[in-house]
Amino acid sequence: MQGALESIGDFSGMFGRAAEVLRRNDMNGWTRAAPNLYPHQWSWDSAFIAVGLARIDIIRAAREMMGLFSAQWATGKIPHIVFNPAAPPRSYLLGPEHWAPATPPEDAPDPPRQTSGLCQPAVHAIAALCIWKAADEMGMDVSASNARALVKSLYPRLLLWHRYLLTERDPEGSGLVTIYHPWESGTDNSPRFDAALAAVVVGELAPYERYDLQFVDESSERPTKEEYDRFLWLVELLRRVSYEEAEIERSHPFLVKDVLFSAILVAANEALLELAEATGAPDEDRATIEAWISRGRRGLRGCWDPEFGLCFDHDLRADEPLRVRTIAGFAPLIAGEPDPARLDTLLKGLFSPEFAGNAALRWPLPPSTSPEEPRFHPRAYWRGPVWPVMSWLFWRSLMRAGEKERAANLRRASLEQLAVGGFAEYFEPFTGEPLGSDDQSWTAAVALDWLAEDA
Ligand code: 2M8
Repeated sequence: MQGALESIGDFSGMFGRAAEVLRRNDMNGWTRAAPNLYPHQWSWDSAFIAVGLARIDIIRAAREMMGLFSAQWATGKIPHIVFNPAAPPRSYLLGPEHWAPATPPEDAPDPPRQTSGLCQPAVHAIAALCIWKAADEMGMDVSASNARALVKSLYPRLLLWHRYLLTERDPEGSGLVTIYHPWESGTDNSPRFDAALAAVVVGELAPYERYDLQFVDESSERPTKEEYDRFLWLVELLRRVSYEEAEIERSHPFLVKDVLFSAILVAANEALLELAEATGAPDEDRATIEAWISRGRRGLRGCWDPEFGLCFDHDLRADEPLRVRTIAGFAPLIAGEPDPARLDTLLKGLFSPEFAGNAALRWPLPPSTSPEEPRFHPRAYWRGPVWPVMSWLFWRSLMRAGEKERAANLRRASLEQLAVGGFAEYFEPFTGEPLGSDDQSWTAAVALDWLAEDA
């Protein structure tokens, strides 16, 4: 392993290999999240994919986003999966039939698209801004003006999406997004949800088969049967109430204020503000977005735990903070922490032995859960492994905080990880072993963005 690392040199060839992964996963205008394990279009995966595509083909990058947003619900919700009608049978467990609502909602996309009823973190405006900036760098080129026109047409849809999150998902006006399912967090079976999930009583479930286990080497890398039962039961409850937000608020057993989702929304609102300015949006849009940013930061401040120096999610049903040390705890760093003392605490924590500074790590990259957390598991899904897209989010946040040296080190370590392990879905933090799916699109996409920084 060490020998391989020494021969990496300047990462030559990696850009071409990453572009090739996205080309192979291209389904003619949209990108599957992974070749076998994830044969559909996933919401936040597509946003990261567009960030990478912006480095090779800005029109294709804009189309990735346009395709996803064409499945937007009338409420503004961007569904977490847009189904591929041509996906091989028995490839992904939950097909459109599992999501079909008891009563068809008035706000489903028109014309009807087959989608899930959940959503995922709102990285999309960040991706749209990356496309806009890439177009700007190309100047008066025809594809640059076409890409700008596409992003401009996307802007009102992005605004509607954020408005949905700030209203339907935050009826309290707290600045924090409520999620209805751990899948909405994107960090599926992170231990931060264990306590809230434990309180969910699973009812009668139809028998189901775990198709995902065909595509990963060990079942320990994926959620357990008990976790899956809970995941499916929560989907069933949401389907039964036809995704009616007020009814979900009233009766759903899993309601969590998610600090990571909320922080990503703040960062996305900052990107949306830049886009509003660049596209000449009305003044009142800008005032609204600025207010959303302040509200989001205020909400995160309320979740700060000074003892741990981290931000914790809040279980609305139990009315308790979920005190588990995961990367979500660094949410204020992603949202842009204005207080220098708190920023310092966050930076020290992120690079401390509890996270990326742990001496036993193969590379100094933040593991999804702190190795010092009792529920840490180095191979299990979101319970310890390193996710390159999360490293990318931290890298971007460090750059925005002016932490250039830390950002450069994180980028370098990530590229070394990918040079040795390929474009895997996630990585064992101590050995660097690639885990989950091979050729995961969003991993290749963030590699493209990192590598293009050198150009
Ligand atoms: C994982 O989630 C899906 C469910 O949405 C799954 O495990 O089947 C997560 O890592 C999620 O964040 C990601 O968007 C998705 C596709 O890469 O896979």
